[in-house]
This record gives sequence, C-alpha cells and structure tokens, in this order.
Amino acid sequence: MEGRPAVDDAALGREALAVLDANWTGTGTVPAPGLYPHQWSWDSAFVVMGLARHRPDRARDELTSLLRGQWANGMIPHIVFHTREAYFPGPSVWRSQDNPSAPRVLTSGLTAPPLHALALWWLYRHTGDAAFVRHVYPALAAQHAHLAATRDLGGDGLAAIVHPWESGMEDSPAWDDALAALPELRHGHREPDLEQRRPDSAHDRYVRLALSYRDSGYRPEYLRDEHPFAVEDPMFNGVWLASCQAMADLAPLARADPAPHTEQAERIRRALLDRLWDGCFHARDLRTGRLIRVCTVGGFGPLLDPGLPSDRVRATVEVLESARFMGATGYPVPSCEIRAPQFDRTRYWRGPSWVNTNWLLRRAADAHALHQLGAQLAGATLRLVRQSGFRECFDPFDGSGRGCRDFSWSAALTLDLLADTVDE
Ligand code: 2M8
Repeated sequence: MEGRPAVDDAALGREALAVLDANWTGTGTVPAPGLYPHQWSWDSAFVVMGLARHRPDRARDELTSLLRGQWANGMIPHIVFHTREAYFPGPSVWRSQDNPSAPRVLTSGLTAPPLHALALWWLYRHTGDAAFVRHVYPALAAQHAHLAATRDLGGDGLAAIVHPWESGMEDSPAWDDALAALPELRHGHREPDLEQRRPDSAHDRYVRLALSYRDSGYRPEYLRDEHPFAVEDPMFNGVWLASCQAMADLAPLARADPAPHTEQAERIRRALLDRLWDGCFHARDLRTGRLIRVCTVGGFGPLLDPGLPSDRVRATVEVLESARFMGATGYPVPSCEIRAPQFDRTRYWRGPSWVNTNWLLRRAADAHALHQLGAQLAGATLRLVRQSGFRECFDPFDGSGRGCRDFSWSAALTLDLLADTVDE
C-alpha cells in the first residue's frame, strides 16, 4: 500500500490548488492530464464548487467555458473537446459538427448528471455574484427544459439515461444486464483512425450504443421508439432534483419564475418514490420495465432532496451505514454494496470509493441535519487524499489509490471540505 509523507491542512490545500492549476488549460480544467485531456461536464461542475471560495474568477470561467459546448436544443454534452489531444471516443466518433443543433466547438453527443445549477448556486452562495447568476441562468434553464422534453421516456417525470456514460458511473454493475441484453447493433465497424482505449467487449458495446444514437441524428424520437438502452437512474435524477431546487432558489436573482423549477422538483420526487423505491432506491430499466436489483452508491442520490420524506431518509441512511456499505469498509463509500457478487474493490464504479460521491452524500447528510454522518464522510474523504493523494478513486478497505493521479474533482472537493473545516 502506498503512503505519503504527512501533510497538514494548509499544505494539503496548496497541493490541491497546484493540481487544479496544472490541469487548467487556459480554457477549462481537464479531469486529469493524459487520460482525460478535455473538459468533462460533471467534473467541471465539481471543479466550480471546489474553486468557489478560492478562485471565484476561475470557477466562473470554468462554467462559462463548459457552456460554450451547449447545444442549441439545451443539451450540455458530457465532453467538450477544447484541445487537439487524442482521446477515444473523440470528435470523429461523435461528429457533433454534422448536427445543426451543435455549437462550433466540438463535443460528444451524450449528456451527464445535470449538476450545473447546483454548482451555480454554490458559487453564488460563496461569492454573492448575482450578475453571473443572471448571465448563466437561461442556459441552465434550457438544459433542464431539454431534459424534461426529451428524456422523460417513462412518462412520469424522471430523466432517462440512454448510455452508461451519461450516468458518470459507466462501469457500475447497475448497467450489466441492460448491456448484455443489447441486440446486435448495426455498427460492427471499427473507427479506423483511432485506437480504442479499453478494447474489451463492454467498451465495445458502449461505443456501438453511442454510434447507433449518433447515426439516428441524435433524434429524441429515436430515443423514445428504438434506442435499446434507457434507464431511470436514482443518482442522475437525485442530482437533477437538487439542481431544480437550486434553479428555484436562484430564480429571483435572474428575474425568472421559480414555479416551473419547484414543480419539476416535485415531479421528480414523486416519481423517484413511485417508480424507483423498493426498500431503497434502485435504477429502473425502461426496456424491460424492471427494477435493477443491485444496490450501488447511485441509489443514495435521492438523499440530495431535502424534501425526501423522513421515513425514506431513515431507511436509506440505514442501508448506507450498514455493513452492506460504509459500515464494513474503513474508507467510505464503496460504489457497490460489498456483499453483491458484482462487487470488485479494484474496478471503477464496481467497488472503489470516490471523492465526488462522498462529497455529494456529505451534502445530502447536511440537507437532513445528519451532522454526525456528514462529519464522518468529510473526515474519511480527507483521510483518503491525505493518505493516497488526489487519486481518481480509492480502495474502500485500505484506502490505497486507484486510477489516475492528480485528478481534478478529488483536488477540488478536498479544497471545499478543507474550507468547511476552517469555517466551523
Ligand atoms: C469516467 O468516464 C469516462 C467516459 O466519459 C471514461 O471512463 O472514460 C467517469 O468516471 C466519469 O464520471 C467522469 O466524468 C470521466 C472523466 O473524469 O471519467
């Protein structure tokens, strides 16, 4: 197991800022040099929140830069390609330039968890910059309207993800069955000019699924009627709900009406409870109509809603704190319940603990005044980065680092957690 020399809070904060400075390209923050050389959507939202108290100007630039990739239909893509560095699947796979709705800057054709309004709210809370809220608000309202208009494939108010990449947790076992059941997609060909980064069969399926959506012209009708992957994910929708509430809170500053955002939040809450609850929150596969039974960290997303009924909060937190999740591991929160056959402490989103989900759950704990849980999550997350550095993810049992180093959201959210320690 890898160890690091002990660092105090001030030194840890300086290291975190140095990582974010190194990952800043002049137009946006890359998640990590080399492995992720472009701007990723929800990574940027986490960076905005981490920089809010330290480099508010850069936090504003980060969000503005991401929004340059927004499509005219309101969609914020999961990757914005600001640099020429090779990445697979890159611009030649997505071909955004062929779509009339796409912006000039090249982007992917999928979206990601809509965390941006919460990030804007966070930035406002720490800077009081109402002018920036006014400036950005219409773009985020368009993002939310696009989700409501094109992704409510189940018809009850939840947004469906149409690709595992849209969850931000693409390797999660929650998608295994839906991926295994995919029909032979039409695109057997390889993209000749690019190397596949992970040429395993799951990755191949991801690529084919993306190509099939691309070849439909990224049409919502295709998603509704033909696309073989459509899943209602509790984390994606928990994040969306929190962002709807942020939009409602920020509405007066933008001279907008809060009511549509409050109503949308209520629709999501009702649908989460009616459609995804069964003792805890599960994803639902819209193509089979069935709940996906494996419990993952995504199932805790609805805790982000301060309006979640208290009996559901209690039951969900009981699962979170039990020996199925953080009760059994020294370094919370494993991304999959440890007793599930799919649990694997070494594989992305199938076991390791992540700083971003810990941070979101810490925020959720605050929303329900669960201060001890919040403090435990914050303390354990700082212990992880102190011990192993700003790694992409961590072994939940011994805290050793996994994935790439100098990972932006691990650094950014550390800054945020440290600032809270100072404020308290
Ligand atoms: C991971 O996702 C990308 C695909 O978008 C990948 O595996 O190559 C995920 O952890 C996702 O949540 C994250 O946004 C992205 C960049 O950090 O990497």
